[in-house]
Amino acid sequence: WERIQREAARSLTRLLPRVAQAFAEAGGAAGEWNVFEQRLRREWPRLFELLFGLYGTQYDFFYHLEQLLLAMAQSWLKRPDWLKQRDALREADTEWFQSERMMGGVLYVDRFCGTLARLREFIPYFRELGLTYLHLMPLFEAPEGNNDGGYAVSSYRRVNPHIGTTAELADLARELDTAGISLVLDFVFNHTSDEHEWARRAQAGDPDYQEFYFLFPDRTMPDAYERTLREIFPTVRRGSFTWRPDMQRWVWTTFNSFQWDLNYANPAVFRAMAAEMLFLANLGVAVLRLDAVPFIWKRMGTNCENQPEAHRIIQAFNAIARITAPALLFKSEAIVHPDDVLSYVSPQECQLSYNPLLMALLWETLATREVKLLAHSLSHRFRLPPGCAWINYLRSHDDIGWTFDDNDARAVGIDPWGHRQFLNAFYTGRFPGSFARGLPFQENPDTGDARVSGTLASLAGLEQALAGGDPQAIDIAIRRIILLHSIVLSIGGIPLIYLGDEVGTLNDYGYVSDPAKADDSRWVHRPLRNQVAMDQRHDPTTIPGRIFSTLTRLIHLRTSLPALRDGMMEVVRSDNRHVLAYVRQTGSQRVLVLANFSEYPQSIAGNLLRMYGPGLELFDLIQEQPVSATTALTLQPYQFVWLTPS
Ligand code: OTU
Repeated sequence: WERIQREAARSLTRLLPRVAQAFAEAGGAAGEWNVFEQRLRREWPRLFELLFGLYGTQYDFFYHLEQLLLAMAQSWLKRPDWLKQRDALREADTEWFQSERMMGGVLYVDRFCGTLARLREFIPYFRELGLTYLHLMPLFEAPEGNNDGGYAVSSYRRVNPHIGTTAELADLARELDTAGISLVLDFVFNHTSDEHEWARRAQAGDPDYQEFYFLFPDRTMPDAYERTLREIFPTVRRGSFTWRPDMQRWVWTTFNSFQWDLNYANPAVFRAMAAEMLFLANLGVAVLRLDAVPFIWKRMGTNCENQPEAHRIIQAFNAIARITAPALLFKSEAIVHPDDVLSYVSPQECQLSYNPLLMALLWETLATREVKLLAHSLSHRFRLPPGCAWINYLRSHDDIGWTFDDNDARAVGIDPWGHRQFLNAFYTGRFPGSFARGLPFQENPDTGDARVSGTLASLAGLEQALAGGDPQAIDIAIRRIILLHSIVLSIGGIPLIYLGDEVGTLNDYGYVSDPAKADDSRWVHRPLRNQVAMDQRHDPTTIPGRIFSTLTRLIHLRTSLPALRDGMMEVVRSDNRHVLAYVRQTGSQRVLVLANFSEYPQSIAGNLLRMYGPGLELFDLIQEQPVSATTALTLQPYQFVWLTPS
């Protein structure tokens, strides 16, 4: 380490004057340079060590280092003033996102309202929902037809012309910021589309760009890798490689055949993507969602997921952001084993992460009506390092995979394989008595694996209840929807609503008639904006009205409860297998949450309320009524309470 740090100091001494000179020649002011230099000096030991570890053995390492620093200085020079102000604010308040006011939403611009220009008209709606964070699904140039919902990116700088322009996006970022909403965009950095300029140059035979990807002349290497690879989209294409007749090469394509994996062993790729990242940062993006993080480094003989170098690359991007766009945060999208999910979360890597474990296990609990796996898993897997937060969600644009630790399952008497089979059967409606209407996604005939598609409302039983026309079943389905939301709103972290869910949007089966979507069942839960339902949101006699009004009331209530800020959460005993119990505490405020996951009334003993409740005389913030801890408490079907001192 000492030797590396000596190298780091020596390199910086050599590089700084050259970068300073380039900065001045480009018209940079001395004051601006000082800010940059200060941050650079602070992060340099870490950044250098990471890059040296990744690329130090390459003969042209120093050249890449210099080019990277020049690009960073350039990017700082171009960073708009309002973002520099935001940088200073966020550096002074690094925990800003732990606030009880943080509330996320996610949508597809094209499916929600068509264009960026029209999206501005919905800012009042986002504010009504209480959003402070808005994730716009991939909106940059992508191939026509199937482009994996925009996750095949052809340019990281040009907005898809169907949706708008890059200038409009920058304006929108500013306008959202003024409305108190942080813009979140994807950084799809594991792969580009096969129409990206780099891929086109590779196709045209440019060796520099062929080295951006993984190209093989024959099956030798692909076969060797595939011995240990997992198939991600097995119904679309078997294996992880695609034959390109035009190039006479196999290309590494973890996802679809038109999504080419980037080769991060090549420092030019790292540098090129760092530049794209800084471009996005300067548009006004507050949070970058790092797509498919597990896959970015390949190692023969492994499953090529979650390799140590993948962490180093993200940490190096993080260090670059701290220097050149300090306000920028990273959100990890790792939908893998819970241990691996956690491995990406730290202030030096991704400050935010999706919480797929909570998501999957909430659905698991809804199906089984038993909280044991959820409570056991959360009790030792919820805590994050300080300065980090979960993004707690119920549905996203993706499928639900049954991610939980097999030993956690065994510890509570569940056979993990059989349980996953049950959950798939339950949520695709094949299990007798199931309330759910979902579709299988990527059923793998070889392994028996599958995942589930469907909207929140359809999976929670609303679609089936409406088809049956039974008002009681409809009522129960709405209760399930609200119960699930109540957990992500109270458990700690940033709640994230998939827009449409706030008005109970059902599955849309129309995707099957579009050839570009037909073989991807995830489109069933990516419906268009339902303006009719949104117009009913204030009418309590309608279903959208019932869901929306309860949800917004909870969101509003949350903003007044400091106990619900950050992520400190303790699972406690409920002595009732249908009831999840946890305590939230910040400073002197304490809230006991109890949630009944069954359609029958459940009772909680008074002594438990006395043990964990914040007093003898309690007050339920949900029903707005006193609760005495001297007697047992009965929870109605799917009822939840947030108990504070009376
Ligand atoms: C992500 O998902 C996106 O969310 C998907 O919409 C994309 O199709 C995909 O990347 C490719 O860009 O396998 O089923 O752990 O699970 O990144 C979804 C990571 C996926 C993967 C996840 C991936």
